Amino acid sequence: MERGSFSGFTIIIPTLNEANNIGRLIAALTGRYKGVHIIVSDDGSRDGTREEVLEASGANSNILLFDHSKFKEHGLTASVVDAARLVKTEYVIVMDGDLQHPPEVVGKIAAGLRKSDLCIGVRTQVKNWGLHRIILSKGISYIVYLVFRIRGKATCSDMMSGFFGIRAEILERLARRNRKGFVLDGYKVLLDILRMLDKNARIFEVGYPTFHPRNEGRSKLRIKHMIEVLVSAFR
Ligand SMILES: Nc1nc2c(ncn2[C@@H]2O[C@H](COP(=O)(O)OP(=O)(O)OP(=O)(O)O)[C@@H](O)[C@H]2O)c(=O)[nH]1
Ligand SMILES: [Mg+2]
Repeated sequence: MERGSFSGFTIIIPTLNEANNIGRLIAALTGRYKGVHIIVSDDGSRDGTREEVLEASGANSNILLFDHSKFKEHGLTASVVDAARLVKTEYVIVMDGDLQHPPEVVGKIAAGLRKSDLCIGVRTQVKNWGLHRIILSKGISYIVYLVFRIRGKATCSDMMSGFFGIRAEILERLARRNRKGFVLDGYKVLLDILRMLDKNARIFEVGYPTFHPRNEGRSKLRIKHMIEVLVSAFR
């Protein structure tokens, strides 16, 4: 258990078939961060993910299953953007539901967020990825980084990160006024935020050394998503 209360934080977790991971992730987060709120934004899992979340929410009213499958637009980004409207706390943290983002790093992101507007978990070392994925991912990240720099947009050292914290008011404002600025069926919600973020926003980074391979379940990432990321850099 970390010191202090986390009642000012809501963790948004987008899920699609993470039954083998989500229960453990929720237990790790609630065990460590007293008072934290969790919204699992699910796009129609059929593997028992929802049942896992419902069981946890029955025992802890800070945990909410948000049934995003009823919405018109599906996708990781849309799930986060739509869940942002439900947040009642000052800060939001977004993380994956497959245990690739270490729960113990959440506390560091929370601490960084208390003194910034956007606090990004950046991978300082990538382990257990195939060479093909490393080259593709690093190459695309670098191109996107350069395009953002040239366009005078906000950048960070891991543009492809899906693990970050943001002041709820900023995310909620973007979600409400600028929904079309997000690639709703995309994977890279942070990239959309960096593209739209105010120039004066304070950005903080938290490095974490390992990026575990996906624990269980299947990856939904495809080459087509990578190409879409490249295109989205020019939006
Ligand atoms: N709500 C929602 N969540 C999704 C969707 N696609 C993926 N997710 C979730 O978003 C998170 C990231 O997806 P992953 O498939 O792990 O993507 P990734 O981490 O880039 O790829 P891997 O390294 O192969 O795991 C996981 O929690 C998924 O369950 C979707 O369409 N809707
Ligand atoms: Mg993953």
